[in-house]
Amino acid sequence: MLSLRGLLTSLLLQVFIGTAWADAELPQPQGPVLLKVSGSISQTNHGDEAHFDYAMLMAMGMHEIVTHTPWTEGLVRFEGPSGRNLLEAVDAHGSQLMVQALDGYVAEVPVSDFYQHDVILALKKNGERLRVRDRGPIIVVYPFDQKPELLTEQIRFRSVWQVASIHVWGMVVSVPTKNEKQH
Ligand SMILES: Nc1nc2c(c(=O)[nH]1)N[C@H]1C(S)=C(S)[C@@H](COP(=O)(O)O)O[C@H]1N2
Ligand SMILES: [Mo]
Repeated sequence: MLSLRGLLTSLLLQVFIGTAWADAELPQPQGPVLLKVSGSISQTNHGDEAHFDYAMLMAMGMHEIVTHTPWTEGLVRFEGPSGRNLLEAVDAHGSQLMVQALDGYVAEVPVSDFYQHDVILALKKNGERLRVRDRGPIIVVYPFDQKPELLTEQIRFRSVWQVASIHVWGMVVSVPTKNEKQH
């Protein structure tokens, strides 16, 4: 059984972590908006949504994945912000992401994927900015070559290209640690 003290500790910890991220203000996009993030987020710049242009996404820090994918030819170098950094920038509190594409495609991506697999939101392919005709402007890329176990149908479904928006939802359940249970 979870003790009251353990429960309070984990609640306080969540409040503390929540405020620690809250001091990074989101600027206003200056260029065309590529990505809209909505739902359970605390950092916003357009009503209750967070809108990002290309420069804002680039400014998060570029991460690289060099991999083959089931839908590209040869070894490809993808670059873009990490999924984690995006979730931190909007101060996301949720367990699920509904990722929507320009073509109407929608996929459910668990937040845990972004923490377990270094998923990136690719803006560039082999050094070139992804155009809509190349499945840009944003592609959810998993490190397939580094983790061949990701080559499943389920992960292919989550590899959304032409990403336009991400909706954060779902309960974050904090699991008590073994130490807390012993009290
Ligand atoms: N925007 C968008 N992303 C998408 C899809 C799509 O239709 N539109 N199809 C998904 C599916 S079902 C798969 S298997 C992979 C690869 O699709 P492909 O083999 O048709 O290229 O992309 C995923 N991402
Ligand atoms: Mo598919």
